Amino acid sequence: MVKLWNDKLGTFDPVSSPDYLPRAQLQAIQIQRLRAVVRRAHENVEPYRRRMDERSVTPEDIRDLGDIEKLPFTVKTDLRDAYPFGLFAGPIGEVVRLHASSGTTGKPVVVAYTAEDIEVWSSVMARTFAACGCGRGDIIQNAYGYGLFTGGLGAHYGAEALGATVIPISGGNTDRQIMVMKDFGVTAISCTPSYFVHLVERASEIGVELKDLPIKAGVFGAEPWSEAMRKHIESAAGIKAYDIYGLSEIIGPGVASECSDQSGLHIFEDHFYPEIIDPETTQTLPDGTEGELVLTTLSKKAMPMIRYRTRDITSIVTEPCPCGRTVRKVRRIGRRTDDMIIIRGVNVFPSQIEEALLDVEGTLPHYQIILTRDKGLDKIEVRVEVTADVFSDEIRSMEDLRARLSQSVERTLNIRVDVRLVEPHTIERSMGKAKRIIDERVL
Ligand code: DLL
Repeated sequence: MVKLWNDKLGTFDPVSSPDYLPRAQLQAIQIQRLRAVVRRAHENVEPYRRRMDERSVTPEDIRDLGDIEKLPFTVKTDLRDAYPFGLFAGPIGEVVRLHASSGTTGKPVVVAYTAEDIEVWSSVMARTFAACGCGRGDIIQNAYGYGLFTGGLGAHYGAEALGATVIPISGGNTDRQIMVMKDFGVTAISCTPSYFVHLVERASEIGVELKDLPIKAGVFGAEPWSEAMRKHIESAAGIKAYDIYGLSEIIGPGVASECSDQSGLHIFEDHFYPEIIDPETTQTLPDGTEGELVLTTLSKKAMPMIRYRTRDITSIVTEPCPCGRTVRKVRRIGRRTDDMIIIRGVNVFPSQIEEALLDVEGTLPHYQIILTRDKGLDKIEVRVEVTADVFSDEIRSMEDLRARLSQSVERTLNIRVDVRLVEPHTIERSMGKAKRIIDERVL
């Protein structure tokens, strides 16, 4: 197991952590690792070799970091086409773990880890928890799902590597989660933000106020969530809510994490090399410009990913972080290139709707976007739960709230959408990633 805890300092070791390396030293590590991973992929993975040969690029052409642009991109369908083991860079005997991400259609995407990959994964997740203010002595309730999903085991190994105490409770069984949180004196929780919202709500129903418990931090990710949602969570539960990011294809959770400054997510750049591209032209964009995040794994052995197009939209933060980490940050990921809905010619992302709804008092952060098609035209209806007091109010005040919500959405999106207020608990709760869009369009 990796050792990141410094007994002398009594804390996670900020001195030897790669998060604080001088940039020149970090870049020297990156180029050395990039060359090795490209060589490994070219030698051992047929689809990579074929694509590089087609472009007449050889591993020797990669001399500095800028040369990465010579390499072809990898996309989700490349993983599907290679299902299940076609992108592995070594024999199955070297693989100690498989995970899979379900996706929405067809076969899942399978990802593999060698023992060394698991060590790297544990270390980046330990760095994640440390960045979220956790350390030895913390009791971490890990409510990410255990199983083929990378969230559960990824966070579990990271919490252990950090020297914290981990409770492998997995997702679901909310009343038991609340009992454990209270009885075990839990100080931090890891789960999806939408599940945590549900947990806080349920706790209050059964007379437990999270604000009165020792819990101080939430390590939330695996789905988009807004700044408004963060405010709601922090004030409802009396904790600091941190955003963490990752994806199965790259490693799972542990690609990037917020720190105490909560102003962007530090990418663990010694293992994952970020680029931002224009999703239309695939041109590389300068730091600070918004575009699609492309990631290259610098140390993955079982299944290297070269220039993987994540479809997640963000930008690289150019200012240095007050926390002192030198690894660069990306801004909160609010949307993906493929979750865009086009309504009457206007591009709409679910996260914009969330911001607009939570701006208005009296609503709960439970909403769903229903898409239908009427005579060839796309229609969008937003269902949002309102608090019990509002729901029992007179029709007039309900109508007033509905109008304010419509206006708020219209101000943000510049289009009119139908808003429907629904009673508390009518929108299905998820134990993992929330399902925000119900697409009923017959295509
Ligand atoms: O969701 C890994 C993970 C587990 C991350 C636990 C964080 C915490 P996948 O199931 O492969 O892996 O889904 C990856 O989820 O491409 C993003 O679109 C989205 N996503 C993950 N974290 C965030 C986040 C895990 N903090 C996909 N904000 C990614 C917005 C996120 N979107």
